[in-house]
Amino acid sequence: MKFTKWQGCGNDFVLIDCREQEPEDYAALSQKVCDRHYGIGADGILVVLPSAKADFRMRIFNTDGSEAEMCGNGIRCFARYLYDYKLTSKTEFTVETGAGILVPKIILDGGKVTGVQVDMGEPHLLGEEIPVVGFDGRRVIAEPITVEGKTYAMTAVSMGNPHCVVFVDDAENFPIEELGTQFEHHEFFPRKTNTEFVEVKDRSHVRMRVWERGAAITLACGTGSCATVVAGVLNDKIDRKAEVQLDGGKLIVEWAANNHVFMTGPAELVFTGEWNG
Ligand code: ZDR
Repeated sequence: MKFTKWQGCGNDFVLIDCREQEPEDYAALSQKVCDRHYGIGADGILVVLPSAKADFRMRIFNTDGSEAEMCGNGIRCFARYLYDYKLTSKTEFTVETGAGILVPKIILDGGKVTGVQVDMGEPHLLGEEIPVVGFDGRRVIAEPITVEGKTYAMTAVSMGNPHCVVFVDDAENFPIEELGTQFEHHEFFPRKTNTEFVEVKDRSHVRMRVWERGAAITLACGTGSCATVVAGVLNDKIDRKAEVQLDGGKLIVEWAANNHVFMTGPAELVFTGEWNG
């Protein structure tokens, strides 16, 4: 099985083109492939499939085999694969995901790809849409959540996948390793959650670190960066366009007037290979 390996802000993925042939068990394949000692090593696998509704369909599986609805860093890598490997000649196309049909746009400078911008669609803010237990019909903005005896203010946002955004004074030193899994499995979140720990630098700059559902700490999270900017606006901490500084790079996110969230950032091919597993 041939594959390509990609990274976007250090969030890394193995991309497999399954338009012709699909594996029997995606969950098992993802667990094996993502293993950093016995496999290729990645935060998830991205699967290219045909779509009846869009130009292509993307599926993403986490390292633990669970399927995510969407992946922001992944879709930039996915889009660049389609363009670089000439599966499309268009610079803007549609991709069916678990979060609906999204529209990536290849950014060119003198014929060279410098990044990818993605229309990530509209954020979902009602409790049952995210989902967060006990918040049916209303938004979850700066609500108390208690973890290990300490209470934090959470703002919950779905970008197709669930996110819990917590503003902290010092993102660098926040004990994510100890607390991340407790947020992920908190009883508020029936489908578990990704959690972003965010320090506001000024109204257009934030520092964000993430604990990903099904993948633990990663260097970056695209949907999480979008959720962060939406949460920052809802709490009146930042403006609608901001730079999100992640462990592995930075993303520009804008929650536009039409309610769509636009994310811009890099997507890089790391290597290509053949999987013998
Ligand atoms: C966070 C993520 N890497 C991205 O860039 O958006 C998405 C991965 C999927 C995530 N772990 C989930 O929702 O289960």
